Amino acid sequence: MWQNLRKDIQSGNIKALARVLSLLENETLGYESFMQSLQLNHHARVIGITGPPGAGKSTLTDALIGTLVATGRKVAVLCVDPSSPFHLGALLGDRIRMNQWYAHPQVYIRSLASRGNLGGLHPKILEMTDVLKEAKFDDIIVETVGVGQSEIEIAGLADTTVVVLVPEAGDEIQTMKAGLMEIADIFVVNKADRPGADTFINNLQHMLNPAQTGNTWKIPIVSTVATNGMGITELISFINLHSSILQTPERKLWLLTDKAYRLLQQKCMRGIKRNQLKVQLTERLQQPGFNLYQWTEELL
Ligand SMILES: Nc1nc2c(ncn2[C@@H]2O[C@H](COP(=O)(O)OP(=O)(O)OP(=O)(O)O)[C@@H](O)[C@H]2O)c(=O)[nH]1
Ligand SMILES: [Mg+2]
Repeated sequence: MWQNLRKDIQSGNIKALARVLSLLENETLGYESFMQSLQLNHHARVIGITGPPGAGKSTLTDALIGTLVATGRKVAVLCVDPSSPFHLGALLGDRIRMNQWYAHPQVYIRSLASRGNLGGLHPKILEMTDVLKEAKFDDIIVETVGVGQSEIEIAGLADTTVVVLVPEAGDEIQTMKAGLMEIADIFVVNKADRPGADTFINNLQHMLNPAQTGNTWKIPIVSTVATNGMGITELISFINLHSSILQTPERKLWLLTDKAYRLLQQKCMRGIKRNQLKVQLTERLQQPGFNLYQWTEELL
């Protein structure tokens, strides 16, 4: 089964692609050898789009797809929804917002739940982006809500990370600057049609300046109105510029190291479940002489 699926996705079969992604999502037996059999030689870039809920990430993605597809590129989108009360709404919202692309031959869109991996990306997101590369997509856009862990994880996954903010964020930028500033390769101030956009951009610029002296890449701030396409061409030029300038061997090595680290981390944690630990612990505590450090060492 896996072998046929590999050939099918390499030849651009979308049904096979969807099937493989589902098998991965469920960690179906055999997925690891499947991953090992991939060629992964197609050059694709991964663009991470993150930012607070409702900032316009999906609308922006929709606009990006339009421009990228027009230049002949194949675009895949993975929307990672946080497991939150917004969940269903967000899924339906994405359906409506990216609606026009669902049947387009150059576009593939898929929503993923983050699987209780609180605020994080889907545990198999790395494998999924590699499968999309195998399916010869040129741009892989990963949309995540920038809360909790996901924004940190996206930086290790994406070649270029775009952080989307809105003028209303106001004082919020002060509190989130640590996490988001570190991962942003490009800032987008979306909803620039809203009042206060210019002031917000100025404040953001002032905040960024001191941290950037001596850096080769000066983080650009692009102002956009995703709903009417304003600023999208400029955003794409910056994404192109970033991918051409910063795809240095060092950065590639850094990204690859980060991925290897995470795969190993997942492998080490495999089979370790909290509730199972609790059961084992309950049993062990009934015997005398418990020491947490000895016990965890024994488990390894
Ligand atoms: N005025 C204005 N509204 C916008 C703009 N971009 C998006 N919106 C609106 O903002 C709302 C949220 O847009 P989404 O694209 O769903 O935002 P999101 O960041 O993907 O939201 P989540 O995925 O739920 O976090 C929608 O009603 C959009 O129509 C913009 O540039 N200006
Ligand atoms: Mg969205």
